[in-house]
Amino acid sequence: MAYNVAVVGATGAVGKEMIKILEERNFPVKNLKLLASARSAGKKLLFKGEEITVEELKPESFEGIDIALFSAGGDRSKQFAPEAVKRGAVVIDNSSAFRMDKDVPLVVPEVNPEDVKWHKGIIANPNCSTIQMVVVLKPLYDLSKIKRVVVSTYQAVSGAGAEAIEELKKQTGAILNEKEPPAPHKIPKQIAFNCVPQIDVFFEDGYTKEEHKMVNETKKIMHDESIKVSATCVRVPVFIGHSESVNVEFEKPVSVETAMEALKKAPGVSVVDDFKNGIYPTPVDVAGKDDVLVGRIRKDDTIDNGLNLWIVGDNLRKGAALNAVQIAEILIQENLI
Ligand code: A2P
Ligand code: 11C
Repeated sequence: MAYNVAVVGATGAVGKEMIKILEERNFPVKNLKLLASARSAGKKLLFKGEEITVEELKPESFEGIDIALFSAGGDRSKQFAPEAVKRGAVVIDNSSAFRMDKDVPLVVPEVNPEDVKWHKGIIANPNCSTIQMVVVLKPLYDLSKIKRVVVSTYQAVSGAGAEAIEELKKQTGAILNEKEPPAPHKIPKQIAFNCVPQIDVFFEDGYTKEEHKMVNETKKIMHDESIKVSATCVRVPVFIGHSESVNVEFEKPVSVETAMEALKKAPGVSVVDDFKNGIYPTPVDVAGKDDVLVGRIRKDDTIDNGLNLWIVGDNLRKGAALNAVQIAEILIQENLI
């Protein structure tokens, strides 16, 4: 059995990765429809060696579509996901539009695959920085309930889309050529040779929307409203790969060795941790990889039952496109489509 698949936002940083992952995983595609704005209509993109012409996104685009992978921003999802569902498609939405909707499952296949079963047409793909964190937290939670998580992120510019990648390139080029860098556009401050502690908009409490997402999405995916999460999200001049310094407080003691053993067995995780030989993961190591990498696993002696971890993930793959395609694979395996 093969399926008619649409990628919405096909010309974007995540959309292009979705096309690549559908091809790499030999997803059973009957026809692939590539949708973007009117600006991109007529452009051609390659899938399995064949050119596919990008079409302008319209409600009628979803006639005959079985699975629609959305990554074109929350406004497009709000407007067009219901149109796709109305026409019989299951939507896997990478935007934040529906994530906290109680009728919409928010799924990371290694953590809560069972939630796919109760979808009503839309399944939400979590935020990239949340996904890579919960893939690592889940096997640890199975050792002991987690009371509190304090996370600081170091997020790549590709998280903010294709234009942000260009922004880092252009600002870096200008500065290296001793010219004035172009003014900030997608990232709120100069990102070349800098760090910016603002991802997305500020809320009244002084936290950013990205920080709120990490708090709320973690509770929903892990099915535990009692986990306390405190997040600080920072953009750094890296093209691909989000990094996270994560402090975890457990209810019961969890040794470094036990944590490491559990993480070595965990799906979607690779332990890269041998400090004596200078081995730990970096974003450059994870770019293009499917697994989330974890290292620098240390006991935190300042609290009872604490561990410190360093987690890196490819934000375009596991943080977005791969997770979405894995959800689609569950739909097929479980006959939910
Ligand atoms: P386009 O390239 O035609 O602007 P990114 O996250 O990398 O910025 O990508 C955003 C994706 O969302 C792109 O594929 C972009 O298409 C698409 N997009 C943006 N605005 C619209 C729109 N109004 N209708 C359809 N697709 C859109
Ligand atoms: C970033 N995490 O790195 C964001 C991108 O809610 O899906 C993803 C935003 C989202 O900028």
